[in-house]
Amino acid sequence: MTSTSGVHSALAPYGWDDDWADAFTPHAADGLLPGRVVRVDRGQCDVVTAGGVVRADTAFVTPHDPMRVVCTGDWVAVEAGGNPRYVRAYLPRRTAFVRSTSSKRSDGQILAANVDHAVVAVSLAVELDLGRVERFLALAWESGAQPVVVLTKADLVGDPVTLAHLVQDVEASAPGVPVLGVSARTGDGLDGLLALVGSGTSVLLGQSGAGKSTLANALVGEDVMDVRAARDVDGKGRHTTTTRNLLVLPSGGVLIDTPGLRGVGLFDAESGVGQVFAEIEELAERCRFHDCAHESEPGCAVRSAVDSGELAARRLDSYRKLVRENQWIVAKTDARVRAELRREWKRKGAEGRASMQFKRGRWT
Ligand SMILES: Nc1nc2c(ncn2[C@@H]2O[C@H](COP(=O)(O)OP(=O)(O)O)[C@@H](O)[C@H]2O)c(=O)[nH]1
Ligand SMILES: [Mg+2]
Ligand SMILES: [Zn+2]
Repeated sequence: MTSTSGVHSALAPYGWDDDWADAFTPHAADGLLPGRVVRVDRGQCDVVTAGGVVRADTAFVTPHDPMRVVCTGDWVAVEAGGNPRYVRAYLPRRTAFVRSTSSKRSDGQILAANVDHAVVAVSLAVELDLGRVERFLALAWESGAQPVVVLTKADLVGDPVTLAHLVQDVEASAPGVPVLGVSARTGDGLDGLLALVGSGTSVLLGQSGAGKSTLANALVGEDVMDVRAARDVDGKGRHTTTTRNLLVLPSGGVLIDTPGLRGVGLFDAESGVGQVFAEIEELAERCRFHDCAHESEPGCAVRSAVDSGELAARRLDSYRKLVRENQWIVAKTDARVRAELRREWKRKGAEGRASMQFKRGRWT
């Protein structure tokens, strides 16, 4: 077995620290190995351990709850051997980036775990959609990570003055969030981004085609991620050969690339929405009514800020839209979770104690 200091020196570049080691203590006593998930696909995952990357089966830690599925960035306890070898547990997450899987279902999908910086990539090759940036930022804040916006493909913007204006527009929609213009093609702005992602774990988020993989390659300094051809931007029918979604950067820090997302639905992101629209929530404290909807109530500080031009009407519309979307998803989730719990209890009652004990005996 690898010594504690061996584990530390091998896994520290991946973010292993004393707190993770403490959390891992009971698993070490069980003879399990610590490791970080660098890739997940179809019931299997690749885990980097002190002895190298091992492939492990996630069946044991894949309950029906999609929020508890192992994902890239998780720290796990993996069996020392066996065929297949199993991931036996994952350590409690510090942060998790979750979106709702689709508008029809109310499941959350975990895209990355234990992330310190959520880097939202927004392409300057297409018209800026501030509403979409705000939606990504709501989820980014909600994850517990510090959001950063990277405006990619800055080389496609003709002049520096226009670029500066675009950066300002985004800054006005992203209180508390650094905004950087970057070109992976020319290298402009990369130093600023490297400084931000140089410690801790960063996840690259954004629509497919935003330039995330190109950016990852530029940060790593070699072609480790698949970049799709410009004509195939929606990626239909394309096989991705990426071997890892989690990489150690040569200058320090860990980077997680996510698959291209068509869009992200909010998932229980009330406080995230509040942080994206911090100035609106601040104004709302001065509304006459505590539960002011900022529609037609008298003494509404938010509406009067719109009237005076202090607050852009677009910001208020976007805020309303995301608050409504979030309330809807939360209501739907609660109903579903309640129904599921009822079914679960019925099933457990029917199966009886013996079979539950069999399951426990087998797995623990
Ligand atoms: N002009 C320009 N094109 C870029 C830049 N970064 C990426 N691209 C192009 O944008 C397309 C999508 O890039 P990709 O990294 O696959 O995006 P992803 O889907 O977000 O991972 C590719 O055709 C890239 O060549 C850049 O800095 N400048
Ligand atoms: Mg990509
Ligand atoms: Zn109001």
